[in-house]
Amino acid sequence: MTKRALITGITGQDGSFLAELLHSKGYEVHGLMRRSAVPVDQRLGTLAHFVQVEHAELTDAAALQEIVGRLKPDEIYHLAAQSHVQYSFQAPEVTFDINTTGCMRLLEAVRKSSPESRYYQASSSEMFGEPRETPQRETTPFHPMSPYGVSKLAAFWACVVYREAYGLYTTNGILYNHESERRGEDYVTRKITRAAAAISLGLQETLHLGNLDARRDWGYSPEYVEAMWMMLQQDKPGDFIIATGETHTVREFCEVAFAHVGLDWEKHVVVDPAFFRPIESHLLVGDNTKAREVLGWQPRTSFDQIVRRMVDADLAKLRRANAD
Ligand code: NAP
Ligand code: G4F
Repeated sequence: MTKRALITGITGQDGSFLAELLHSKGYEVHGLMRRSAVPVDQRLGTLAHFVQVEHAELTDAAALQEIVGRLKPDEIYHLAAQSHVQYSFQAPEVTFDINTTGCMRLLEAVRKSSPESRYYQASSSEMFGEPRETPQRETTPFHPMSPYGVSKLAAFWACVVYREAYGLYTTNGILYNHESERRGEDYVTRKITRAAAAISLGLQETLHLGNLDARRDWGYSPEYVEAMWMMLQQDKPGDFIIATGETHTVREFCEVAFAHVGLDWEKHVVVDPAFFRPIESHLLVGDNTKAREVLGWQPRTSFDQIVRRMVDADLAKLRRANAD
């Protein structure tokens, strides 16, 4: 029988890769998005051929209830969020409303109208903040270092409470940073690859960045959405870390990206206080043992491959745009 999935955050990086994955597996894919002045087809691109659009804001409990009750999806992937950590310092209340109360609204809709649905929550390594151990495991205590981290941690616990109190199938994927050619342009990786491409084409001169010493565990988004699907195929819900187990600094990311287009990053990068955060997670790296052993998941694309693939995609995109 055809399985039905509802993906929130369909217009985001992970939503797009997950929709393609589920479609390739024969799922009926519904995508939740908020209304915008930009036409739906333009926002969805090729996804518009197979994704059935459901319009709602995460701030609208009644709309979420109606959609979940009508579709009764086999699987719900809750990916929508205010996902920018630095912005969460400027907009903590909105971040909490969307990320935490939004999750509670969706969980309530599932509890009341579709308790058989399997629910995936997009939890984050940012919940570890200043980590109590390295690498972090599913048992590592949390200590968030941003309003975003706090909002995701409260949502994480909401999922655990709904699992334990009501027997709902709620799973938390604790995902470390994952990137791709579809990454938003104000996250550091895409900002760097786009700038390296633009500078090499003579379209830009400098790149303003914040903390170059921060270390992140960077993986490839298409592989991380596979892990999301694998999690919901398990007999029992649970919490899983998805990570590569390797870390690199922002500085190393610059080195690889600029070298790929024959440039010396130090001649173009300007350290700018505007991009520093009031506090910061300096070293996030995950232990993916549980995911390897229980899900059979493992990362395949190396750090260098991710960086080069992103630079190549940005070069192609900028060349197309400037040829018009
Ligand atoms: P993303 O590209 O920023 O996508 C976020 C999505 O949420 C967009 O589709 C956005 O829609 C939607 N959204 C935001 N506010 C909404 C609202 N009020 N109502 C309805 N939709 C709303 O994020 P991503 O990188 O794909 O990440 C997916 C999820 O994983 C997020 O929850 C993120 O916090 C979490 N996560 C990401 C990473 C990572 O490294 N990528 C790591 C750990 C966890 P618009 O297009 O309308 O803005
Ligand atoms: O790319 P970032 O903004 O990602 P961050 O803060 O780690 O958050 C991402 O990953 C989380 C998983 O841990 C997700 F939950 C979250 O939704 C998001 O997808 O910043 C990465 C690092 C930080 O240390 C930041 O301080 O890069 C540093 N950085 C240095 N210069 C910069 C910049 N970050 C941004 N966005 N812009 C800069 O100019």
